[in-house]
Amino acid sequence: MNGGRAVGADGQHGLDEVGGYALIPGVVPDSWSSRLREEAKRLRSTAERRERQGFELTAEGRMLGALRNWYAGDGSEDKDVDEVGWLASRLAQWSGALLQHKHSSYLYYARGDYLGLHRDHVSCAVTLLVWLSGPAGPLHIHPELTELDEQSLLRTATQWNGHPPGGVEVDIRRGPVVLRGHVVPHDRPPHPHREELILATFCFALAL
Ligand SMILES: O=C(O)CCC(=O)C(=O)O
Ligand SMILES: [Fe+2]
Repeated sequence: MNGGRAVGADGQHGLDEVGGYALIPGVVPDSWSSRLREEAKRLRSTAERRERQGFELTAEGRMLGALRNWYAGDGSEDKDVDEVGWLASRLAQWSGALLQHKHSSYLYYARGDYLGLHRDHVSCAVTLLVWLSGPAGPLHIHPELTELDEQSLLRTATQWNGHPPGGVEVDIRRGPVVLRGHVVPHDRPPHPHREELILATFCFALAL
């Protein structure tokens, strides 16, 4: 078996249990990503500033990480049901499970914005990250931290200020990234560019 990098990078394999991520170029057709880009730009002025310092455990024992970026939920029009349904079925082939779209959002990273080490919400068994515009910089995916319980993850995140060494650096411009977001910890280091990075996120739960 190749390491997580090779499995993720060549796009030929499903979400293997080791890496927990893959690049899937073309899974969001250009015409759709253009519309997402337009919607993201339209919603930019309504985006909410998110800023949290440090790391903590919630009462339910879930780690909340440090972050700084801008967030906009779905636009007024719901995402096209057919398109999202098609995407869910494509991703189901990769993840080996039936999926149900839960929510999507747009993220905007201005200079210095970042997303500290975290796992996605429990409802996001599979997360899809779609680059829309701007210089991307690396997303760090940490398959090697998958086994850590939340307490240990909290310690690691705190020790490294949210950006631990190791893991795999992924350039989301190379194709949408599909990730077992609730399982595999990941982080984005501070955005070093003046031009904002804009991306779309889609969260899929296991279908009941
Ligand atoms: O900035 C990224 O590429 C990742 C976003 C992410 O991990 C999240 O929204 O949970
Ligand atoms: Fe995430």
